[in-house]
Amino acid sequence: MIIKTQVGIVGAGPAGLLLSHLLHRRGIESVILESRSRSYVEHRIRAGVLEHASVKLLVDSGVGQRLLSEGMEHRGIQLRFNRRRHLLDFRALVGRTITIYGQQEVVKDLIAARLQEGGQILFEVNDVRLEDLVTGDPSVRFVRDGKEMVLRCQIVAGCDGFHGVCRSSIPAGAFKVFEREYPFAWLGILAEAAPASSELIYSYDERGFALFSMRSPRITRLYLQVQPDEDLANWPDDRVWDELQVRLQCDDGWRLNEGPVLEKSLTTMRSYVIEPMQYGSLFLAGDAAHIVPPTGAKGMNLALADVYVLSEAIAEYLKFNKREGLEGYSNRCLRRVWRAEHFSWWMTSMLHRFADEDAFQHRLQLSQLEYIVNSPLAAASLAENYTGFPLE
Ligand code: FAS
Ligand code: PHB
Repeated sequence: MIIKTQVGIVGAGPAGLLLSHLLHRRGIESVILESRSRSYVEHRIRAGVLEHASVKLLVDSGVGQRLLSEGMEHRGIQLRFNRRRHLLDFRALVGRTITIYGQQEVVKDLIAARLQEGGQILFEVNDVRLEDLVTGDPSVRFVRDGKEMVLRCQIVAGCDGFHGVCRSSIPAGAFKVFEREYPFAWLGILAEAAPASSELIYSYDERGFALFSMRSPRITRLYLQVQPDEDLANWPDDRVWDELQVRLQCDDGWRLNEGPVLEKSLTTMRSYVIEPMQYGSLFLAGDAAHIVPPTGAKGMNLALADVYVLSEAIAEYLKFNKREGLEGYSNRCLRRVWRAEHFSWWMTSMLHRFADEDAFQHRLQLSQLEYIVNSPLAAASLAENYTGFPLE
């Protein structure tokens, strides 16, 4: 069976869904192919922090109503080291804030908007294959309900994440990879416990990094640095809570509220960029093109920024036959990508304990942290990067 559309999008994560929504607002048709079920993608627990520009993009494009009513605007974050906590007041430093709103909520809002507008999202597809990417007449083959199908389109958007098939459809030699793996992972939990702090807390502790975050006035989100090959079986709930209490404790006696653990998972830590982010009629966006360690809370925000650029470039081409936007897509995205890659690497290097770390590196990390909490200029630089830059 053949389906025809203007833009074939592989992946119904934040990148694919927002791209389809932004294209629709420009009168351009698309079809999204997603390997998982709707329920799976709407309940997958991932990112939590939206940059100032991401909030603006979602609100301005008409999908930000719930975000505005349920999202939690934060004026800053806390850095904790030597058992002392220091507030970095982003609003005072750079006049911008962040908003806590779970990635799964963004996904739910975008799916609802697409389906309400008559958008086509084909869930539970298998065996996706891209063809004719350099002939100007691309197509995406896939299987759904046991039937072989073909999506004929003019542009293919690879929004299928780091483990998708789109990036691997680009022939070797047509791109360069830049990557770094980190010698640790994050163990994350979602707990039914009222957040015990009004700001996120990034903690540099001799036992390892810990992060206190949240999802709502009743749900706390927490992370622990663990070994890269950690086995979740080694971390029963009691051990997780005990370790979190130790790594987040302060001289003022503050303690976490504990509660039932609703979800527990491991996230590997890697930096990764493919250049260019395009090949013929294929344009990669989000995790399909780049990965950052989550310490800088950039992953989802980068995905949204990519598709903002891509939607403009596709519209210029399909409506006015202007190719400059598409030809310059990758270079325009990579400026923002590399700024986020550096910031995420810098936050990760500053806040985590490295197994081969010597006393010299430990002193450097403490000096960097002291500099940030004592210098408004250093704090402003962190605030500018963390709250993100205006979309170009
Ligand atoms: P996504 O991976 O979100 O979406 C890709 C979609 O494509 C998925 O729905 C997938 O099912 C689908 N797909 C894959 N292969 C396919 C195929 N062959 N055919 C069809 N569909 C296919 N970022 C943060 O900022 N903070 C965090 O705390 C954080 N935690 C994370 C935890 C985990 C476990 C992971 C994996 C990532 C985390 N991230 C975090 C990063 C994450 O938020 C990404 O940056 C964000 O999901 C990127 O969105 P997309 O590019 O849309 O990719
Ligand atoms: C989260 O709330 O999931 C979160 C917050 C900040 C990060 C990473 C994850 O840096």
